[in-house]
Amino acid sequence: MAQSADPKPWQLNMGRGVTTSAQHAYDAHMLALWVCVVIGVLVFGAMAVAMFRFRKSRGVTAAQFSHNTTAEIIWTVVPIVILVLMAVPATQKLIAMYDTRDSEMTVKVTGVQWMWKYEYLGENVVLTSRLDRESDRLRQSRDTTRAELDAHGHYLLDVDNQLVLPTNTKIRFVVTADDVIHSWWVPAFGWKQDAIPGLVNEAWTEILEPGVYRGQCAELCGKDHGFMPIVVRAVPPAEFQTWLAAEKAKSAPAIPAPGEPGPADAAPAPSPDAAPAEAAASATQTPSAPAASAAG
Ligand SMILES: [Cu+2]
Repeated sequence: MAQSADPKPWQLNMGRGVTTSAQHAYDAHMLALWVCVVIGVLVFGAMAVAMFRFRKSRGVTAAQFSHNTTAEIIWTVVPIVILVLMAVPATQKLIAMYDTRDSEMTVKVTGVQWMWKYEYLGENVVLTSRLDRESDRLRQSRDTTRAELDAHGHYLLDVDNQLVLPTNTKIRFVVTADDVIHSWWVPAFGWKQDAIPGLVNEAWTEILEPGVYRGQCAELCGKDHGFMPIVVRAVPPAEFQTWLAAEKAKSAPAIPAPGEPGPADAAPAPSPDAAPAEAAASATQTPSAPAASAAG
């Protein structure tokens, strides 16, 4: 899919982004830029005229006046007016950025040393997203060559499970962390949000274009801070619903259809009133997931 939001070589301006917030930021930036350009042209133009037209070699003598009240009022009032004109739209955009009302779905993002956990709240879909195995292999091998890194395409910016999100949907994020402070940052979305243990931060996004958008943890969170990238795949809403239904089916408990015999070796789940010894025994049989630190 398109990498429409990735920076390009020799790109000079900031990216336009792919969300409403990112485009608001871009608009505010462009307004400020053009105001600066006009002021720059006027100021440096006036300096150039003064230096060349009124130079000493033409026999011009310098004016000796100081403290012109009219001039001082003008150069105080004009910048105030300009700043207010810039602050009004900037404030409106900032307020909109933090307004998570009327969101259509919520994703809980949890930063974990060193991966991300995503929960689609109310949908019973949870996924963990960590650095892809190939990047992990390349980064740990002493024999990795430049060609191998180039061949990867998105070295250190790829994950095993992408966060899939619908386009044209107001998505609310609640962001927290399990251990230390992380920060969830996808530049094309135009914001980053700290993930702080014991605290729930909010953010929202509305992705306007389908595509794959990459980001990274943006808060130094330990030795593998550089190895917990973020990959968001934005798809049209209908495609998202199909994906979500498939994920739900995956995470649903496998109940054999009526009349169909269950697997012969399937042990019954321990009932809540099972003897503690029995529960403990069945717990030890469950293969425990490899610790996060083992990946690093
Ligand atoms: Cu982190």
